[in-house]
Amino acid sequence: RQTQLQTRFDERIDADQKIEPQDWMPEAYRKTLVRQISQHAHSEIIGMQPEGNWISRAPSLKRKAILLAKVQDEGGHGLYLYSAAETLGTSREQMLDSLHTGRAKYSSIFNYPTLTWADVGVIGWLVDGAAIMNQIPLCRCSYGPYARAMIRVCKEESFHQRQGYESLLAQMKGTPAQRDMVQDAVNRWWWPVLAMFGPPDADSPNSAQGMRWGIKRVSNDELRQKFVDATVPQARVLGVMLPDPDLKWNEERQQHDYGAIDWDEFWATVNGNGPCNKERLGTRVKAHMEGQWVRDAALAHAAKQKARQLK
Ligand code: FAQ
Repeated sequence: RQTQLQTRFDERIDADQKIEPQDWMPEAYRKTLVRQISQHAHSEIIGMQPEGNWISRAPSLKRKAILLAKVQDEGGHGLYLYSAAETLGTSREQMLDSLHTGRAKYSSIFNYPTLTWADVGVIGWLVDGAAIMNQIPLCRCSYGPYARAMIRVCKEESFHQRQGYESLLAQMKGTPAQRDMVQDAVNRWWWPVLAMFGPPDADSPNSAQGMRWGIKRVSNDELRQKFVDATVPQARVLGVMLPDPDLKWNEERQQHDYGAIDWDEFWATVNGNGPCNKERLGTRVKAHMEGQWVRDAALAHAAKQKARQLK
């Protein structure tokens, strides 16, 4: 019976059909999805912090309203993603516990500081830009709940990307000091953003199986290349330099060549030793502890309601 179930699963994957929560699936497929979806959810929730730091310092009411909406969207994305992961049989408490004890990863990019207002625009332009590039193919992921969540998330991310770019365009039309501030933010974020796509294909242990299962559709290096090619003309319109002397158009490949990424810095950050890892996790754990009374009250209320219904 096990082989029959496996054959049926393989056939559905080969036919590009969706796998749904009630369907049989190999344990390793379930485990990979819980890993990826929960890490994606954690990234959204931790990702609220770098920009959240600027809500009270946004330069106008309009920019503050936009930023509040964006950060709320990120909270929403985290919640759909936790719900999608829960359909695989892992509870939210388990996932949060893994995050809070440092066992689960979240995207390396959120361990970098937001030093100026320009960083908020650059996160929208480059970080959300990279997130969309990675997430568009996930809308075709073989696991139904994840694929469907990604459709809405991508729509919202594209608004996020445009608001970031528009904010930077406004700053680039400002004073020389504002333009310098944007260039400085681009210089600091460019390389960590390129690393966001994950290790080179040759050093990516999960890629081959992820591709076979139709979870991953496009490889880390291919997505990184597409992102570089899409971003170069945007940087030109904006009037900023991308901080890479080796970045140039390759006529033969019809793609840009770019310089070497510092993978030691990437792994140090992934492994907890980036510039803000301790601060990010500390803030998250504190917020969780401070919210304990809300969870307790909600549970007590639900228990009371249930007891009343039984009477
Ligand atoms: N950071 O074998 P692979 C956002 C880990 S966007 C930390 O290539 P895989 C929106 C990887 O987990 C950001 N760790 O792994 C937003 C694995 O370790 P593990 C979130 C990374 O899974 C914008 C190991 O390295 N997006 O939040 C990173 O095939 C603005 C080996 O790597 C997603 O999570 C990294 N950058 O490919 C919010 C998208 N890269 O787990 C706020 C969904 C790799 O075995 C503001 N995820 N690692 O212990 C994916 O597409 C994939 O999981 C990849 C990695 C592409 C990230």
